[in-house]
Amino acid sequence: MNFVEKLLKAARTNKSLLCIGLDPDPQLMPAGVGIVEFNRAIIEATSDLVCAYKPNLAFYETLGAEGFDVLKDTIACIPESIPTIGDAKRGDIGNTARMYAKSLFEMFGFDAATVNPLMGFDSLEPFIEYRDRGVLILCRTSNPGSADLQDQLLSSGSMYELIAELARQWNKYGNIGLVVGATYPEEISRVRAICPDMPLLIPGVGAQSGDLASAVRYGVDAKGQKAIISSSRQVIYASKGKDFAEAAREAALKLRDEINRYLEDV
Ligand code: OMP
Repeated sequence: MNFVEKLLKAARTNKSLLCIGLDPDPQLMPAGVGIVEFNRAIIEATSDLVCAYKPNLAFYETLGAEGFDVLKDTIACIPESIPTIGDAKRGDIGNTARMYAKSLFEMFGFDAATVNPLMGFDSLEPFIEYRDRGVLILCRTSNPGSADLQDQLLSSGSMYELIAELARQWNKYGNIGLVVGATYPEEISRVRAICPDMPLLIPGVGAQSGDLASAVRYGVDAKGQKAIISSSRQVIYASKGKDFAEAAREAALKLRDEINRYLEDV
């Protein structure tokens, strides 16, 4: 089963477009709880409520050598039926990109990865060649500074629109998706118009104050699918107490149901 099939199946089974970002920050975590223990508890409490999990590699790399094992152990906690997205925003010359892709898809075994298109097609090709894996290309990111480059006007439109158009042309195996922040609803709508069938990873709801209703309305495809609405801090740090996993479940349930309510109006 390829990434898109796995995503659609998990979304259907759990009636969910919610992705939880596994970004463990010891400063925000309950005291005395190890990172694998923390992630395992969050995963066990929420795996019937999500369409994907997205660990961001920064939170593991910062642990040093131990971080590799922590990430591998975390991935091992995720049920096989739920797709995993390795968020590392990679992008480099071809032979280096091949190693990045091998690391994320073979060593860690992620179902999908986030990549940065700045260096062009040959920097993404080694990822795209893994036909059963998802390649999620940064397009209009959620941060305020994303306008510095992604909003620049070119002869054919904005740079983020060009990225979406190129992604459409590069999508020969149907395994490409785009990353568009929930903080920019109008841009989500533009990107969805350019790429009607692609999965869109939409982070930025919750801690970054993205607009959930618009993310759902503009993010889904014509069938009300293929939007991956991602939230990390809002869910995983819902409580700093012993009840952190139950609180994460409550936050995830609320978010999933809110997304589904908005979906009814699409
Ligand atoms: P919260 O703001 O805590 O929900 O975390 C957001 C997560 O999504 C972090 O891991 C970010 O690195 C990631 N992210 C963005 O916040 N904005 C983007 O435009 C793209 C990503 C991403 O690729 O996931």
